[in-house]
Formats: sequence, structure tokens, C-alpha cells
Amino acid sequence: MKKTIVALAVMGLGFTGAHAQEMVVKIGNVAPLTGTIAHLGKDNENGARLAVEEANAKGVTIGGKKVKFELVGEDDQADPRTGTTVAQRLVDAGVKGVVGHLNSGTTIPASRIYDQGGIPMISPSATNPKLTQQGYKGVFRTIANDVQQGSVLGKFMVADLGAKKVAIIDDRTAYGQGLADETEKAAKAGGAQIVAREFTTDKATDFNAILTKIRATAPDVIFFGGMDAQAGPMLRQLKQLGISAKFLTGDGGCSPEMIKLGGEALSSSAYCSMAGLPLDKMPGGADFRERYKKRFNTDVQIYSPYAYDATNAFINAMEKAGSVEAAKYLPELKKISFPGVTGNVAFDDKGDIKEGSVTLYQFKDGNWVAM
Ligand code: ABU
Repeated sequence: MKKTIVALAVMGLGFTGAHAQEMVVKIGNVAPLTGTIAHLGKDNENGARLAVEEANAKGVTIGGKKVKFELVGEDDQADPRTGTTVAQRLVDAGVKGVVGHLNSGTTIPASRIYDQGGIPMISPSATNPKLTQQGYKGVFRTIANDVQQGSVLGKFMVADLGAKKVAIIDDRTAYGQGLADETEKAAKAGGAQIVAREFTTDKATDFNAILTKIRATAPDVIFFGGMDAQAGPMLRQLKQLGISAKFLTGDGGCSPEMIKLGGEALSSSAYCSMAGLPLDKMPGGADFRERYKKRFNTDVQIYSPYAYDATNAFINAMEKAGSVEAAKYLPELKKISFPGVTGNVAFDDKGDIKEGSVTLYQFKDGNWVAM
């Protein structure tokens, strides 16, 4: 009897010892989890969560210690001021890296906070070129930027859609305005005339006044720089006003949610672009779609594969460095190269994804179909 008690006590100590050896590593994740694009924020969070859960299930050892990754989520409400507040909160919480933010308008100001706190960040979705032009050494993104996207959109509307007169609307966010500017530049370079340049906000739902003005200019194409929460109702109102122009929007409107919001107003004259490959063409896309659906019982919206790859970029760099401290793993992150779900994940000198691509989609048979 005595012998059995002694044996159990030793096993118990051993068990406690193993747990004491486990190192908890916090990774921050920031996106709008409330508000009109909460569906996209949740999608980003799901992508990061899937990567963390898979790494924990597989078992990761860093610097000889078993690691348990913990995702620390924050809601920036797509608001730049809230973005900097939650960024500071994550730095103070001791996260070792941040996946986020979703919007360029929050990511750009938050990047200064992370730089000051010495915490690297990888955005899976912020596409404004300025993000990686600020000279911060710990700022990266896993998605192509809007210079590439705007150039493709501008050329496409002129060369493929034959647009001579183009109307442009943006939501005055860093993303919407920036992409609209790049698209305008490329459309003009292709020979199109910009007959209207209007703007709204990322909270608006009524676009009748600007669409009525635009109708008077009889454009061939209307481009909207903004998110699906505005693009959907805008398209509906455009049809109600009898405008027959083709409608183009960028990655922010290239979602299943846009299909719901646009409803019957969507037709083959609606197009969108994505700053990456279609999910089915991504090297790990089909498998990711299945694992995501199984885990979250919902479909991928837009950016979760990029959030998944961003999270794994941190984990891979930490493993290679044998350290979770930014000073040690940042050099590995800068030269990381691994096959992600979205493609090969490797960054250029500024922190942009090296092999970024842009895909155009047309609405057909109830879905966005890659062209
Ligand atoms: N790339 C579109 C949505 C995120 C952003 O603001 O850049």
C-alpha cells in the first residue's frame, strides 16, 4: 500500500513538472469584431485561431521548451483611434506578435504603437501601400497591395470592359480612397475619362444623392473603393435608380456577404478584385476551406487564409530562431519562406508579400467567378 502511494505522488509531481515547463506564448489578433464588417473581422480571427489550434495540437517546441500558443483577440471596431488603444493594450499584455489589423485605416496608425513596443505585426488584409512604406522594421503583410490591385482594376475597366467614361466613389478610408486613387490613375493612363469622383463614408447606407449625380454623367463603369457593407446597398440603389453602368469594386467587396447584401441587384455586370488567388487556386485552399468549415461551421469570407498564413509565419520564425522574443525571431521572420495556404510566404525588404497576385471576378450563377 505504501509503495503505491509513493509511486502516485511521483507521477503527480512529474505531471506538474511537465506543465510547469510549458511556455504560454500570446499572439495578438485585432480586427473589427463589432460593427458593419464584423463578419470579416471574425473571419480573420478564425484564420488565426485555426493556425494556433493546429500548432498546439501538433505540439511546438521552441528553444527546448514546449509551447502553448494563446490567441489574444481585440476589437478595433474599424476605428483608427480604437485601433491605437487596443494596440497599446496588446503591447502591455505581453503579446509576442500581432496578426492584424484588418483595415488599412487602423493598421497604419497602430503600426507605430507596435514599432514603439518592439512587437512585430503582420496584417492579413490591409492593402494600402503606405503601411509598408513607413520604414518600420517589424511590419509585414501577407496580401498584395493596392498599387498592384488598382493598376489591374484600372486597366481592366478600359481594356476589357471598354469603359470610356468612369465614375469613382470611395468611402474616405485609407483603403477605399487609396484604392480609388490608384484605380483612377490606371484608368486615366488607359485613356478613360473620369466623369465623376464622389465620396461617402464607411458607415453610410444611403447613396441616392451621389448616385443621382453620377447618373447624370452617364458612365460606362462605376468603381467603388470600400467594403461590402457599403458596396451591397450601393449596388441595390444603383439598380433602383435605373443606372445600367457596370459596377466594379475591390477586395473589400469581394465576399460572400456582398452577394447577400447585393441580392437581386447583382448580375453579370458586377465585378470585384481580390489581392490574391481564388481560394480554390491557392495551393492549400481546398483543404483550408474544409478544415475551416469543420471547425467554425461557416464559410471563409475573404482574408482568413491570409490570417492563417500570417500566424504560421510567426510560429515558423520563432521555431527557427529558437526564441519567442522579437529581437531574436525578427531576423528569421524577415527571411522566412514557407509554403502557406495562400502561396509561398516570403516578404520583400519593405515587408510586402513577395509573390502577391491580383484576381478579377465576375458575378455569375449566384457566385463570384474568377476570370
Ligand atoms: N483590403 C481591403 C480591406 C482592408 C483594408 O482596409 O485595407
